[in-house]
Amino acid sequence: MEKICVLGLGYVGLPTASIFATKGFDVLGVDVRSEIVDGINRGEIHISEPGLDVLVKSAVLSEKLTAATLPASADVFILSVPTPLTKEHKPDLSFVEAATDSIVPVVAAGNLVILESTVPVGTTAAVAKRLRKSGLDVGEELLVAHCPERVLPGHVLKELVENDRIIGGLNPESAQRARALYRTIVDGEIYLTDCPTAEMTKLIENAFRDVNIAFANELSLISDKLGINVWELIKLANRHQRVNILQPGPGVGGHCIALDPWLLIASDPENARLIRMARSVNQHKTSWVIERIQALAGRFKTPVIACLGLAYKDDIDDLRESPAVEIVATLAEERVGRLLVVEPYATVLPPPLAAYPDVVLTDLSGALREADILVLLTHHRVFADVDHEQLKEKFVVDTRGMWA
Ligand code: SAJ
Repeated sequence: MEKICVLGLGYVGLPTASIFATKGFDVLGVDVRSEIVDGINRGEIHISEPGLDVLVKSAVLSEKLTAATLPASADVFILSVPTPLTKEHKPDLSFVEAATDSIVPVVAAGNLVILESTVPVGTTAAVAKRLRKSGLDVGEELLVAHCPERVLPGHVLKELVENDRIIGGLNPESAQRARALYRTIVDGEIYLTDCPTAEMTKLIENAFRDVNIAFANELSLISDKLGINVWELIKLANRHQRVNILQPGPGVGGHCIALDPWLLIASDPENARLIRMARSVNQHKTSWVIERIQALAGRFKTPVIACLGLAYKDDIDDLRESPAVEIVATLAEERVGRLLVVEPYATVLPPPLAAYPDVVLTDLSGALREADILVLLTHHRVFADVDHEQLKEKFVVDTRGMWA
């Protein structure tokens, strides 16, 4: 059985490493954060994803998965490290570069290197060039492919197996070798192409969604002005067989859809006009929600505002790039009132909010009792059960249409 070295044990790398391990591969998971490595070697995980704890535990117990802070020789290397943005919304490829450099001393003839991180077009070619420092003939002795992850947080284990995969090869041999590997864990179709097309496919999937959410968010503003219920409006328009409008919200969060369009914009700033505008519309929606709450709070001497949900989307604990966190932080910064935060997936307030004395984490019933203004930010299932009687006498800002 081939030995696989997975670099980056985050939301995608850890499940990927564990699934390969449970299929019988010898997997070395590598992460620069030693506390995460130590935890995994004890069978403990640092992220919340349904089913992942059991999977990691069984992979570690079977001794097929071990973790370390440095890579070692293997047959296949999978790079699954973050590609964040700089403050100017430019791609920061330093993690990809560092991970590539870290395997240069250990790669050998006959190995395959797969880049799974979401990256700007041209990055896999740059990784291949960097790997030449190993002295190997890249493309001949060392095969290189890009296989972007496409899994939905909250459904990762199911989607890793069931989703179709796109594989871009530096050459056809690279793509075919990568397909043979993924075939062992993927039930979906596997499509082969070149690296730039695979890179761009991933970027446009998330940009497509961002543009469509921007359309829904724009509709929510126009509808508000015209006194129309946007949720009913979209439901009715979606009765047309060729219309499928997404849902408005408080803005777009998560570490993918709010970031990846910028990787595309960076590739061609001149032509990516609609994609950039979608980012701006979605960011504006967050500001609009803040202004709406401020205006309502202005009616009270000492307003109590309950903010329901901090996670970037329903029924997960992920707070990355969450517009809900941004909204609560801005209200706290501007001392708009007392802020009661309800987040069933958190036991403490996250760092950006913990510093404010006016912000407290509380339970749903307490918040419903005390608040003058109720703001629904994340459509966690528990919030659907709120008795509409309790909403009477309150000002309600329902950004998700859950109580519409
Ligand atoms: N959202 C709306 N309205 C909608 C749908 C979503 O406001 O109708 C918001 C959500 O509330 C959330 C954000 O958009 O704040 C993103 O959520 P999401 O569920 O659309 O996507 P992610 O970021 O959790 O995962 C996406 C997925 N991409 C696509 O569906 C095209 C996933 O398949 C990718 O693997 C993932 O990005 C990634 O890692 O790139």
